[in-house]
Order: sequence, then structure tokens, then C-alpha cells
Amino acid sequence: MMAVRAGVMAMVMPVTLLGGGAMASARPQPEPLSRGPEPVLALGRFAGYGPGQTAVTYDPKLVPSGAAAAVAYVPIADGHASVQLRAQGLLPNRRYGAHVHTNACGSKGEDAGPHFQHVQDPKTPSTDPKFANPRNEIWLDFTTDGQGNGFSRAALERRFTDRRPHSVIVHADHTHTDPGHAGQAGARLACINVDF
Ligand SMILES: [Cu+2]
Repeated sequence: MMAVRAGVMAMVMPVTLLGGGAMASARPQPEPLSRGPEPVLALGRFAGYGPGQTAVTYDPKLVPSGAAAAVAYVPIADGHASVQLRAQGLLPNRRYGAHVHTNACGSKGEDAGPHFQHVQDPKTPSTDPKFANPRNEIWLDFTTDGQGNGFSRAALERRFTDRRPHSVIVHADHTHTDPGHAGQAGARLACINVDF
């Protein structure tokens, strides 16, 4: 549990992504965030798909092997929550899309299934902005800086309960919002398994 808290501190503060845990552990531990669910942190370096691989790249030209990602799910005391995504080692000054998806990462990007929706669209694929929007789904689009670092954060008005997502997919484009294309963001470049 200490490791998880230290990891979340590393997400919140702009410290080196994968080296942050050791640094943060020397600091005073923060107060517990709530009496509710514990925060969840997924940390990984992108590589090809394999059993137990946290971060999977399907397009090493755009999400290079060895690039790193961290996803934190942080429940907040009032029943809200946030999801934060941090990445290092991507292409500089590039727009990437990202969303929380229902299934775990597989050998193909499609294996992660559709976007998690708080209220599920009876139609699939869901391209109706009434359902495919950043309040009903969790969108984590970001644009990298000149060094290939990216960060995004989505505020959730409710926590996950019995129905939980399992991954974050990184896409080739920022997410569209127009009817018929809402929620689409181009090819699935990479996937991060998260135990939400
Ligand atoms: Cu997606």
C-alpha cells in the first residue's frame, strides 16, 4: 500500500516517472485520501504483447518500445474520482487520443473492447454524442511537449462500482465529437492494463 501511495505522489508531482517511487518514499506519507476505495496505479514500459505485460505497443513508430506510461485512478471522498495519464518517450509535439476501455489489453488493439461508458449506449459501435462524450466516457487525450512527455487528467463525477474498465488505449488522433464519429480517435497505437 505504501508503494501505491508513493506512486500516486509520483503522478501528482512532476518527478521522473519510474524513479519517483523511491524519491517519494523518503517524504512524509500523505494523509489517506478517503475511507473509500484505495487509489490504483499502473506503471509500465511499452513493449510487444505478452503475458503480464502492463503496457503494450502495437505501433512502435508512434509509441516506441521503452516509452513509459503511468495511469492513476484516484477515488475522492465525495464519491468523485479522477483518472490521470502520464507518458514519457513518445514522439515530441504530437497529438494522441486516449480513453478508458472495457477489456484488458490483448495481442491486438481491438481486444480492449469499446470505451467504458457510465451509461451504456444500446447501439454499438457507440458514435452518438449523447453517449460518446467525455462526461459519459473517460477521455484522456493529450499533446506531447518537445521532449515527448504527455499528461492528461479526467475528472469523474462517479466512481467505478460493479462494472469496471480494465485498460487505457492510446490512439493516433485526438477524439472526434461530431455525430457519427463521436469517440473515434484513429488507430489503436498502444494499451495499458489498469486494475481499476
Ligand atoms: Cu479509445
